[in-house]
Amino acid sequence: MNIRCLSKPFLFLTFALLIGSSISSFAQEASKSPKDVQYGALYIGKRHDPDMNQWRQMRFGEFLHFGLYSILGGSWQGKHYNGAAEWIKAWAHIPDSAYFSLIHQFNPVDFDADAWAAMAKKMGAKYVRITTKHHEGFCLWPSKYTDFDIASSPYKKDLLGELIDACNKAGLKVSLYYSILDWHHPDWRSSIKSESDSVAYTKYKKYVKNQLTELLERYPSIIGMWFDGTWDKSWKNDGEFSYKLEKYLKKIHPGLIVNARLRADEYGARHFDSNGHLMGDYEDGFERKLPSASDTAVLGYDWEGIMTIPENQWGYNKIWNGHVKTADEMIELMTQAVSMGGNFLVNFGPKPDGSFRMEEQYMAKAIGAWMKVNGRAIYGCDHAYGWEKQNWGYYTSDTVNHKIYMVVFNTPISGLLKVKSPKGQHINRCYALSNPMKYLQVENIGKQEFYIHLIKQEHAQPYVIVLDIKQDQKKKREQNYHQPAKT
Ligand code: JFZ
Repeated sequence: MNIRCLSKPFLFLTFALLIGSSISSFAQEASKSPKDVQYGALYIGKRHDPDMNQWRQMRFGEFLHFGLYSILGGSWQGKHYNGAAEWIKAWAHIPDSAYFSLIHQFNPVDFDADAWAAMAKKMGAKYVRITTKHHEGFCLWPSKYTDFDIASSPYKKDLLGELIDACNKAGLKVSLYYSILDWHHPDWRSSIKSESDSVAYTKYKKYVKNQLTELLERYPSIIGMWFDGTWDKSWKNDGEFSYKLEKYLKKIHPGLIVNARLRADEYGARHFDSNGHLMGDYEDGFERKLPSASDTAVLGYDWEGIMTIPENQWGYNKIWNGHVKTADEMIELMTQAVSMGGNFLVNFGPKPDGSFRMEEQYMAKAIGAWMKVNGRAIYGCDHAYGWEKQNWGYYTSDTVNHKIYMVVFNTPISGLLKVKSPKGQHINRCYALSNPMKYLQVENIGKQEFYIHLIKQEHAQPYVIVLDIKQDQKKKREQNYHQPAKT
């Protein structure tokens, strides 16, 4: 089992490099010659039911990675590892017995569900996602199907259940992370090489289905499942299973929102089936990176970006080497995501005692302070169709209230912000979100081209300029006509 586990990071790195290009080329190639796909996308186009609409409106969330790896914090036997801390078993070649014994040390005595929920809420997050079981196999809830769970640790209590309740009480939605890859389970296989592998893996898939059923039954308020660790041959080569699993989960939990990473079709195509249709409800390939601006013009599907504060640490790592993002950088990434019609999550890796490191507390507070003033440019907003991107920052649009938000990150020395508006849309009024009573001068400098005259040119933080829009009725009808088909 150890050998299987050690080969993972290398496979994983290759996979991470390949995935970006393979996903898009698959999508393009596939559309040329439609294939007969039985276990592909469950539906085509965006979901427009109330659960999915709500998910899309929330736009901003918090990711949490918490498990046995949090105890080690990136160090093993006096040596520190810079690789992602939740992968330390692999980096440090930790034998199974030593690693799995960490369960006897898992005791986050300072865990306070209400405090965790309050921190996410204060940051401005609308939903929280937590690892129920990462690649190591340890379960953060008391599971009927294994002893490698929190109930068998000194902590004993149902941390997951407490967190879900606290989040719901605070008005936050919860989505659950679950890794298919499992270093602990004796029946997990990365590939099937023999009849006995096949027998074992069949048992493992039953375990997965049982645990997912258990999670959905125990925690009926959750809105989504986020699957990971699905890149192994054993999983990819069984498109029928992941297809039926997605269907089954949605049947027992109507409205459930599932990421694309769960799925493969019967030809082994992942994320997008062999006809280029997104499987699952939203694309999740944007991990620590966002789609390029040109992609977004054609993104006919929902997507979500997830971001670490340091370069690549999800679980707790005592030492953050390399570049650590500032709150302003994070706000820019979030804005960029929303400007391209995506959701965005910031990741936190709590310490083994259940508290948060200073850097993370600061990040949550700083984003929260900004969101309190400027959140209107994020929540419920979408790509601003037809508004050509300018160098000062990003547009987002609130079509319900007919507003275009300009989130400004780079103020020109001239104090003039250039705007090119699409045909048929007129700027009625323009003002800073922080000072709505004071209208700014909008100077017409050409066909559909304007300069917005700023009053104050020095800004310590990104800020928002609001454009109140009046739209030609004729244009409006045309644009509605171009909305993606409802399925
Ligand atoms: C996975 C995990 O291996 C990692 O530990 C962390 O939990 C992260 C959120 O998810 O890592 C991935 C998964 C997919 C890609 C990259 C890293 N990808 O699609 O490029």
